[in-house]
Amino acid sequence: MNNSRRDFLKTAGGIAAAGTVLTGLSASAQAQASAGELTEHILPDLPYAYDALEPFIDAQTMELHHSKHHAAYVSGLNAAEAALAKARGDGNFDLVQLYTKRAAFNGGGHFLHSLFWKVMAPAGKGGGGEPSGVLRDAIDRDFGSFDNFKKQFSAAAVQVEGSGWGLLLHRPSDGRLIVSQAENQHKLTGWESLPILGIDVWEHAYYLKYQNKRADYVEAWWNVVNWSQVEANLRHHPHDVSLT
Ligand code: MN3
Repeated sequence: MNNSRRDFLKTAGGIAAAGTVLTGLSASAQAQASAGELTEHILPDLPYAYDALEPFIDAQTMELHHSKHHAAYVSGLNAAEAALAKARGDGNFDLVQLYTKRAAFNGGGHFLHSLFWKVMAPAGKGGGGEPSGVLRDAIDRDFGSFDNFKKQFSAAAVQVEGSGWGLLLHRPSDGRLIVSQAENQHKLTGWESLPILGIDVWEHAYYLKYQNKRADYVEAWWNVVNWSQVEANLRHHPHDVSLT
């Protein structure tokens, strides 16, 4: 690699690395363009105000969680994907493991938080109660009862080792619902299955209000679960063939 290309690549950070600002530049710019196009991931707005889930989830936690933590996963995912494009552009894959890992971690964070905000709603105004329709039928079929499901899901969420998530997955090959965990944002992921409900049990999700009492947070969280959204997630699962 010549020096000018090396210098260019060193300074061409961020999304622009493989983007349109390089149009009309030298051979190194063409190398960047040939690395492929990037998606610019965006922090989604919350579907409600920061204080909408009070008293079960406090407004300060929601604001920090959304505007700081989730935002950091979005920027981390964009940066990791840009770094991988840069690696393709200059043909240097020495750090491919690092950036692939960062893309998985931050991408998992972006995906799961985007799900998390949507599967909650203000208590009594879309949040809380019990599921109905095809979701309730599937829960009763696969867990024996809604109460059994809640107990297993709560236990799985409380018992996540370190930081992570309690999840309800849909497995399209047999149509089953499965309670699962994720450590961090992405470890323990089962291939094929996709989450239709999730609770964030990282300490940043509850520590201001609940301190170390994760079980109290999980118990309170049921009051804000948006079951109609969870049912919609099940119905709209792209591979679902058994419950549509
Ligand atoms: Mn979180």
